[in-house]
Amino acid sequence: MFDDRPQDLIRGGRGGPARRGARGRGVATRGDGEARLGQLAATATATCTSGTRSPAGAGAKPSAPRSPLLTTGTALRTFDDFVEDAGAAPDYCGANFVTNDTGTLTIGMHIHNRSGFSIDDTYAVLFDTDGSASTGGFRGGEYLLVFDGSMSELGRWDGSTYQTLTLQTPLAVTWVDGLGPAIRIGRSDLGNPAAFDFALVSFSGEDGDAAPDDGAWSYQLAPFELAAKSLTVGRAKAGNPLVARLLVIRTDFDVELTEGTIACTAKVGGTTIRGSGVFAGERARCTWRVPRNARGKTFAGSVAVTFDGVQAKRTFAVKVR
Ligand SMILES: [Ca+2]
Ligand SMILES: [Ca+2]
Repeated sequence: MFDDRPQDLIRGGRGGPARRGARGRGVATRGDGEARLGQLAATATATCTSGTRSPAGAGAKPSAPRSPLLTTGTALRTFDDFVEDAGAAPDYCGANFVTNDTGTLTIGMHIHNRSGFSIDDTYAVLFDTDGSASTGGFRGGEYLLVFDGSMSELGRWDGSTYQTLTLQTPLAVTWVDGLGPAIRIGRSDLGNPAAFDFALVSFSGEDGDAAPDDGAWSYQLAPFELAAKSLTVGRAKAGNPLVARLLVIRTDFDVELTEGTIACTAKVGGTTIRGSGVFAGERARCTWRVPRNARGKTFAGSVAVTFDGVQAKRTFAVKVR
């Protein structure tokens, strides 16, 4: 629970200046960013079965864990809090998560006793970005993010209080069904830390939850990568279309990449063949037309996908029939 009164976390307190603005600075309007964040956050494991003080039940809604697509290399990390330690406030449970891509951090909060934002609830994330619990405000946090369903505000500790910052990257906030709030924040807005400690706080009236119960959790950022997995290449027949499909896994959420720029290159006997690319069925799909006079020659191609400044690429060579 709280070391301090939750009201003291926010300059101005509940009902004060931090809440009165219709929308906080840097809050993106609900749109594509929030929808995409919600889709991705929904892929993260959400279960209350670990980290529970009382056994399953307790209002928890466990869901089956996903099968990881990557064996190593994902930036996704989960953090478990006890349930039934929040009174009437939003109760963090198991499988809260943090991940990062090239420019942003995404944090998903698993709240088992809510199905959406409520006017009575406020959430906060403390970021201890200098690795010292003795610097910063609550739990050593150099940065404090406060949000609810209609506002958000990021403050930086100035030695005595959190001063509101103007964000470089719009903050995305959404509610993910079966999980809870998810936020995406620019790494540069937190001073580009390579690692940080953090704590999640909720409050509703006089009740609240802090996760973890004491201290903070640690997160180490990882390079954002795209892993080129299976490439399937169709039959190369002279005069017919040739299709190649590449499965690419993004390391931030360990899920199939379904967005980005696709490049389809190919050559037959020294001649460049123009191809076209599209995402279909969670694969990057390239299609070329095999020249009519190519029978017996080698069709050498590649499928490359670029997203968030990172590329994944696979090549192939097949004999034209
Ligand atoms: Ca809890
Ligand atoms: Ca600190």
